Amino acid sequence: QWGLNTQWLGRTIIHKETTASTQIIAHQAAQDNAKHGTIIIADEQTKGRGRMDRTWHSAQNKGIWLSIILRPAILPYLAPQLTLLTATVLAETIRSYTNTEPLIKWPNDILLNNKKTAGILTEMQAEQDQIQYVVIGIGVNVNQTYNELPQDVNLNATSLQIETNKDWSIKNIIQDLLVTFEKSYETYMKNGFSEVKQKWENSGFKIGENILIKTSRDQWEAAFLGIAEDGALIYKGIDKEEKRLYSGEIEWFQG
Ligand code: BT5
Repeated sequence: QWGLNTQWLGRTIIHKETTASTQIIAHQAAQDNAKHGTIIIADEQTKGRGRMDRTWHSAQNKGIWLSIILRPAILPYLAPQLTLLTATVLAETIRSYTNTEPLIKWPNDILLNNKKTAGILTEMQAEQDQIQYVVIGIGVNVNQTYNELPQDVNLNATSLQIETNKDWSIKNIIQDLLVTFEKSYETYMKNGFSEVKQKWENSGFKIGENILIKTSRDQWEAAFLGIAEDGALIYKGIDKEEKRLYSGEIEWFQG
């Protein structure tokens, strides 16, 4: 039905017309021993979620709302590398549909013209030093017009349709996305993180660029220095010391 050209990714697809969140289904399936590469796709999510219990708007047939179950043989502290890998895959896929260069915003956003087109939510179940499974949630705005984007996000969000003035086949994009994901994942497992890091840094913030870091408690200006093996953002603050950020938001700032 999905006509996938993949070896193992999406060999099992659980499709829901409507569901609260594909992440919830994925966790249940993974706990029921679902195989590596199982995918959950929804046409609509009624309680799509972002990080820290934020909402992810997932209108019916307007975008890609899917979760991938992975059982990677890596240490749990390296799981954020999978978010960065997914970001490069999304950037590559989105680039092939638009004439606009997507920008990856650490840690999990893909922007077109500075507005969010896609988001990633990585959740992990681990025991001691072993990953039981990882669920990678992917949301991509595809066919929303500006007026169809919810008002609380429309100033900061966009879709492929807004950027290209065209409706796209969601199924085709899912196919492309999964083929690219499978290839990139295999390369990553074989060759390690350095190629992902390189791709990421080519589509992300430029080294030395001024950024504004925001956490729930504070915000401060810094210079972007790159990403670390464990997915942290490396930056230099006004005290000139090199530091790492594990969770929070960043923005540009004109300094
Ligand atoms: C994310 O969180 O960006 C992760 C999004 C992951 C969604 C996928 S869809 C399939 C799977 N199932 C789920 O339930 N989730 C995953 P975060 O960085 O926390 O961003 C959330 C914020 O983005 C919200 O607080 C809004 O401000 C904004 N937002 C919500 N919906 C949006 C949309 N459709 N487009 C752009 N921005 C949105």
